[in-house]
Amino acid sequence: MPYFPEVSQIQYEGPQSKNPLAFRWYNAGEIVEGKSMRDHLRFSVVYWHTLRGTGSDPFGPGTMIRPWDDGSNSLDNALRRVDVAFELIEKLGAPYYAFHDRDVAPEGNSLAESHANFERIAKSLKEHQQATGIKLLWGTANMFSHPRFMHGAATSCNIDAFAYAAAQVKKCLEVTKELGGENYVFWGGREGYQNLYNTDMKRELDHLGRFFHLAVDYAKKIGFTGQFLIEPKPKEPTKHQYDADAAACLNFLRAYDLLPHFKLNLETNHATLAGHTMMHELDYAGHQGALGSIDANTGDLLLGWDTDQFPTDIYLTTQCMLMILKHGGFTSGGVNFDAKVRRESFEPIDLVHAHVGGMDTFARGLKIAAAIRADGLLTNFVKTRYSSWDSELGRQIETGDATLESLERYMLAKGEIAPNASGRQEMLENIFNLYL
Ligand code: XLS
Ligand code: NI
Ligand code: NI
Repeated sequence: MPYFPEVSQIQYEGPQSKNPLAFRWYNAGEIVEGKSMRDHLRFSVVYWHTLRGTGSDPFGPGTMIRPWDDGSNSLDNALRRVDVAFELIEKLGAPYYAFHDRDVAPEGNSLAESHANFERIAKSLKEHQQATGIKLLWGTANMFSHPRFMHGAATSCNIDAFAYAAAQVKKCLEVTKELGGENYVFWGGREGYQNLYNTDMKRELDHLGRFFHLAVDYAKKIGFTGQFLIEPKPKEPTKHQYDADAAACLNFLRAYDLLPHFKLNLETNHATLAGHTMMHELDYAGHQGALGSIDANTGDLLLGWDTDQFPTDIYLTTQCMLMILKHGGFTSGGVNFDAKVRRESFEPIDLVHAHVGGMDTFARGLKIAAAIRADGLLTNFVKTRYSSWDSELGRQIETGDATLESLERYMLAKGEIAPNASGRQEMLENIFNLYL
């Protein structure tokens, strides 16, 4: 018995289609800039929101109707969810999925039991992967929900929380390797602080650096070759999270000699919370060679928290794809829908509408971005804007041959600077709109 009986394989029907259960833009095999849309976008469905989201919020309990879920913490229930997950992902035609250890398998009464539950479910996940060809984009350990992690995991004041988290990451790395996971993500849910009166920030950061080294060492030991990713987020649940944004993460990685082992998993709503655009985060990570993957969602600019909505804004996805293409596209990463349906969208079919819309919005963004790049108006403008640097003086400064003395000599001779090109922001914003 299918769990989504009213849904068959979602098909591409083209921009004229009014069928809400069809793609208008996502045409997996269509070639854009020499690569199929499937390979550009590498869509991924998340287990946590999509299979485990209840719709609860701080003011009330869950609202979701999930006929397959008996609400229990049993292995049978968890095994059934695997069937549901793969039916949905397959019908969407998404090539990837991602999970936390505790989304897929129930927490046991002991660490040993939790390990065993996870291994049992991993066996089923592997069978489903083999049967469908769906692959694991990334695994991660949930080290923020259980009360034992109230002060954090790697940055906890309680050394046993560090040890517990280490054990969890060890197991999760083994399972991610077993399932062929292409990346392994760390999102530091509670790796931060609420108040500096009670916090030894230096010691916490040292512990976090040590923790990541332990993971890198163990991955090497077991032959896990997936890419490690850190997912920046500035706050929520803590007041301040150490992995605040792309720049803070890269500084941390550099300081702790971890840069060669990590890239970033950037999330749109987290960028917003950090006071940045997603474009900013993507460009920053990209030019540092650290653009790994994205958690594709969007926030509500009128609300100050991580609402994790599905992306439907073509401006946003075009901006994302412009930056992703600029930096060479994904290698191990993908477009991972870390997004949840609204509390009022409580029926299973809402999950399908949400993903179809997200996939289509990104596909459309990809096509628009490719058209913008093909015309080259924006890149040519930027190139011309900086053309004063394409000079002998520019070469001297950029290669370190210039000194304060040589620049003083140059400027004394020249006297004053002449204004060169206008920023033309309005014109460029209008140009961008030409392609929508
Ligand atoms: C929460 C994060 C989380 C990570 C995975 O805000 O986005 O869902 O992606 O732990
Ligand atoms: Ni995320
Ligand atoms: Ni998030």
